[in-house]
Amino acid sequence: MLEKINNSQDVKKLNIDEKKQLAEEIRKYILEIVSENGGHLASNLGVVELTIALHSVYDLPKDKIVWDVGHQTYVHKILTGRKEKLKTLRKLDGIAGFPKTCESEADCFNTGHSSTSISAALGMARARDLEGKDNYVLAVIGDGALTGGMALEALNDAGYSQTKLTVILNDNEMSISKNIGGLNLFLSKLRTKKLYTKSNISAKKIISKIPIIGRPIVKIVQKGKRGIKQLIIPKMFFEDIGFKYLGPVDGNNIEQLESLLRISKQIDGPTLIHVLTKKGKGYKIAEENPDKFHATAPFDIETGKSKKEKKDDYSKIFGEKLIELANKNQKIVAITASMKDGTGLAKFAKEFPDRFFDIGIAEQHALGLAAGMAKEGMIPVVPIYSSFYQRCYDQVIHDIAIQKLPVVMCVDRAGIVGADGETHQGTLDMAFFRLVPNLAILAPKDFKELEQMLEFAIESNKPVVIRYPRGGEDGYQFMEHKNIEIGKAELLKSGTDLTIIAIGKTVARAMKIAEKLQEDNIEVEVINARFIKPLDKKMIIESIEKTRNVITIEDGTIINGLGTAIKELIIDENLQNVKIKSYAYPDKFIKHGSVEELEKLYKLDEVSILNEVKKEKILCQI
Ligand SMILES: Cc1ncc(C[n+]2csc(CCOP(=O)(O)OP(=O)(O)O)c2C)c(N)n1
Repeated sequence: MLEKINNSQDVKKLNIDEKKQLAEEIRKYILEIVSENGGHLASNLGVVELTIALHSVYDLPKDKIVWDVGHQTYVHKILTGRKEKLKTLRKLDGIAGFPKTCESEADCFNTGHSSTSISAALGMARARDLEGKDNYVLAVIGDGALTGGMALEALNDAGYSQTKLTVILNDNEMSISKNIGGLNLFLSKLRTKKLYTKSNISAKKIISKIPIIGRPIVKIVQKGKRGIKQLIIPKMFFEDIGFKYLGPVDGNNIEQLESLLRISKQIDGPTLIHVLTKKGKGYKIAEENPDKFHATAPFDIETGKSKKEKKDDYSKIFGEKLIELANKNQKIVAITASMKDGTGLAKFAKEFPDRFFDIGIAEQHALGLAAGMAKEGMIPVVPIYSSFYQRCYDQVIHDIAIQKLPVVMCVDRAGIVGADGETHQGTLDMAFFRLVPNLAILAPKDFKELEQMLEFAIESNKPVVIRYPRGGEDGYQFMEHKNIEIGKAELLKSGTDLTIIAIGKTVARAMKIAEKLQEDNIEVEVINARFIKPLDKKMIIESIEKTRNVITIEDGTIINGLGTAIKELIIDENLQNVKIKSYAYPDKFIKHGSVEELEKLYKLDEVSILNEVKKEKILCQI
């Protein structure tokens, strides 16, 4: 069946049995690709029938489907002309793991971060109405993503405005791990309601009750007519804020789904269809471990075992050190925005259940909550991925920095994360945190230094940001680990010809480059900046005055990072005859590919820097 299918038109021609067979073939195909390339498996296996039903009922690209997070769009990509290309999933220059408007007209909106879909869909629906068009607009959002503030803000607006819009709530009871929170409790009550089936009410039956075709069904419902009442449960949250609630429906049953989608087409105003799906459906190992197979490295299909060698990573080191510190200091609490496993907090959650808070996909709230706890004497530690810290920038400024509250903000997945691409790369955090007064911003050169920095941050009684990369160390054995002091850099190697100033994971690279240059008798001084703010001006000025040649290396954007800080220092201190070159990522959103490939592409790898330094010898004069 899959061989015959290239786009939604082909899907529309299939009968129900053929669609069921297609669903099975798509599952197998996705399983094969993800087991080779890595990617988001469980969520995609869960939405196969839902995606087939959506493509059967709606006409893309005229109708618009905004996928929340967008990690569950592999099936959609298969059904919109990208079946073959999906084999290049997440590879450099290959198909992205998230919707991309540049890939297909059927991707109407780029996503990657959670909870954005209802806002974007409502925007598209309002634009449609203003332009007098008649297309359908849908948002497909998971029960996890629904916990995000932006989604709730959009529901509030959509319900009140009565704009015609369909929200598909894809409820699999899971965020990455088990979904939590009051909304989840509310959904669990709805889940136990009698499932919608085609036989308990048919679309035909409802539509036949509409006196004039097109008259809002809602009016009939309000008059208490039979039939649709079974579908719409009155006096409940979604209804109360202005949505028509349809469901719950078995989200792995194409027939029932199509029937309900067709009904929703007839309803004016905003509709929410509650769809129950099973994460990992059809692949037993993922059904039993949906959290592990939410996003996975390449794995063996038979056993489910990862093909990636298991090594320590920064998140794990962070989690273990935090447990050690929390045993000594009762004031330490940990907060996660639905990323317990990814941020290394799973063990902490078990050891200190009273001091661990998973607050849902709600980064803004995570930081607001941390501020409140810090104000009352706790020491909150909040690990959030770099790109998701973008979500709570004002909370950093308004709730934490202005009041100088001692919150430890751990920026995990800082720098290039690789295959997840532009929405997930963590290249902007140094730049945006550096603007904020009262913050100390640090990055460790290795695991040991992360432990030292965490200890420093917890004792500092100030707002502190510590950024560290995805994965492990960069293969350089540092012999020394001086104590961390506020605003003090670490001199790792003395030299007279060139100063290399690096921070975080790039310090290892700086040392390797320095050792190679030594072979050509170029004496390099290497400074591990440790702090991007406050900067160790004294050590840096002394070194620059000695060598007059500087390169800076960092795994962040070229704008407002370490390189900028050093250039500002040179100008402010009026240091003369200094040549400087900064190695950082360009002022661009960095696409997907492996970390190594992207470093090479942007000439930030050891070989590229070394060649350039050797070749040019003369560095740019500022
Ligand atoms: C702002 C933001 N925070 C965190 C994440 C990481 N993340 C990706 S998917 C996901 C869980 C989403 O759960 P749900 O919406 O229920 O979708 P499911 O995968 O269960 O289908 C999380 C936390 C993100 N993408 N965006």
